[in-house]
Formats: sequence, structure tokens, C-alpha cells
Amino acid sequence: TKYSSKDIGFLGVPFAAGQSRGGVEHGPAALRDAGIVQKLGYMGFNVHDYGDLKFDHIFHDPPDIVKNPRSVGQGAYQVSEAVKDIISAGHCGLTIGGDHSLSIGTVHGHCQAEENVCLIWVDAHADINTPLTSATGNVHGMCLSFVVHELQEYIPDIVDFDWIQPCISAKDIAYIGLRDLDPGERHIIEKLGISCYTTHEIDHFGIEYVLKKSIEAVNPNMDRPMHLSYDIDSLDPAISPSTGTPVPGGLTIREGMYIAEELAQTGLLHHIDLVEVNPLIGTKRDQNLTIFTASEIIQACFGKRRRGNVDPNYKLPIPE
Ligand code: EXY
Ligand code: MN
Ligand code: MN
Ligand code: MN
Repeated sequence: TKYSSKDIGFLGVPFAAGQSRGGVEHGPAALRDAGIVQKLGYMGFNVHDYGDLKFDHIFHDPPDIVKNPRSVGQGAYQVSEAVKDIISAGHCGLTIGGDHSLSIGTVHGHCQAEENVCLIWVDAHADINTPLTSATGNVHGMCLSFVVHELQEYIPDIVDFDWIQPCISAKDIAYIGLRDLDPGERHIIEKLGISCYTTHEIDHFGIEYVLKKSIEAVNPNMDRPMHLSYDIDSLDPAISPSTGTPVPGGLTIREGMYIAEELAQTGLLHHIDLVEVNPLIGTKRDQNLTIFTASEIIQACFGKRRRGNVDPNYKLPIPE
């Protein structure tokens, strides 16, 4: 079932309640201002612009066991419904965040719309704390725990999280680029046997091997739709400084581009999240650099290649 949709369902998710720093809600506007919709159009895609989601401000949202439970729970529900529509319409989904807690909704919505989804999670962080292992209460560091089947007995009831149907198994997840894990997260990864290549393994084996093994882990027969959740903080802060939880020693731009290009070539990417760009952090240069990096990664995810792209029917111009 090789799939290369020429239709993109573009969704902005100006969402910040999954963490504590202001500004990440401006990610979608910053990427729109950088012309991402037009760039994807020039590449030959029909971009169906679903706009930016609007979230009601919830005035009374005191912490439960997590911060901002109502805002995150209701917001992620809106995301899930929107992504379900986009995938059901046959488009390849592209969600621009916003903080990573929105991926509760994108993964959930994607799994509602089609079966057998597998997940590639490119991040400095594992985002798989349970509400009880988290040291911060920030949901962007817990998003996977709510959707992974094997963790449900460890998840307490949280207001406005009751709609979430776990939809992914540990064997369906492959991590790439991790380098900042909490003890409970390391435990979960080992206990559940989740495929995990940290930057240490990238140093040891190289990105080509790591990516090949990651794809084999979740999609050995290349017959499953893939969901790529790309956190900009997976990349080194030298090339993506404007993000809320930067961690030194990240992916180089070349490793980041390689991942995106290779996954695009599979023709199996059905949904892509690009999250955690915070256009208010750092200097103007930092902000522009981060937005440029994000824009290049997105285009690479949709098939832009460093080797150059050419239409098979290209005709060399002949002088008159
Ligand atoms: N592990 C830490 C926590 O749970 O708060 C940091 C999580 C940061 C998550 C970022 C978005 O990927
Ligand atoms: Mn993340
Ligand atoms: Mn992260
Ligand atoms: Mn599909």
C-alpha cells in the first residue's frame, strides 16, 4: 500500500498549556509567515488549509495531578477530531504546534481514522512520563503515556482526559534522538521494550543504521501507515535555539534532514507533527534560524531532497 498523497491537510495548533513557557502558541503563525503553505504548494502539493484551531480560554483550570488539565484535555480533543477529519479525507496530515501535548490529539485522531498506525518519535525527550512519574506536571512530557495500551493501569483519572482511547502499543513506537530521560521514562522504555536510539547510539552506529533499524522495528513489511512526530528540540540548539526545553548535543541539521528525507521516500508518512517552535525565545537571529530549520525539515518530510528534485518530464531548454 505505497501511498504518496499529493494532498496535504494543514492544521495550525496554537497550543501552549502542556508546558509553562509563553510563546509556543505562536509557532503556527511564525511558520505561516515564513511561507510554509506556499512552499509546499510550489512543491506540487494541494494544500488544504484547515486554519489554526481556536481554543477557548479556560479561566478556572487549577492543577490536578497535571498542570492545566482542562485546557490540555479539551484542546487535545479538538486536535483529535480535526486530525480524524483530515486523515479520513485522504490527505496527508501536517500539524504545526504548539507544544507536544497536542500529539495526544494527533496520534489519537490518526488512529481513529485508520488502522495499524505506527509512530516515529524524533525528540530530545521521551515524552512518556505518567502523571505519577513526572517531576514537572507538564503534559508535553507525558503525552505518549495516555495513548499507549500497556501503560493504562498506571494512569490516574484526570478531568477532561476521559475521552482518550489508548490506541498505540509499545511495539509500534520508535524513538530517535533522545538524550534527556527521566528515571521513570527509562524504566518504561526497558520494561515495554520500546525501540529507542538515543544520540549515544547515533554517535556509535551512525544515522543511516539507526534510521533503518527504527523503521524495521515498527514497519518491517513496509505496509503500515506511519505517523511522524518531530519535536524541533531533537535538533541541536545551535540550529534550533528557540524552543522551550533545549538540550545540548542534539541532531545535526544533516542528521535531521536525513531522517526527514528517508522517511519521505518510504511513501508511508500519513501524518506529520512539527512541534515546540517557540518564536519568542532568544534573539531575532535565533528565532529566524529556528523557523528556517523547521521549514526545511517540513519540506524534507514532504519530499524535498538535498540531491535536488526534478520532474521526470523535465525538458532541457533549446536555444531558438
Ligand atoms: N522530561 C521532562 C518532563 O517530563 O517535564 C521534560 C519534558 C520536555 C518535553 C519536551 C517537548 O519534548
Ligand atoms: Mn516532545
Ligand atoms: Mn522535546
Ligand atoms: Mn491514510
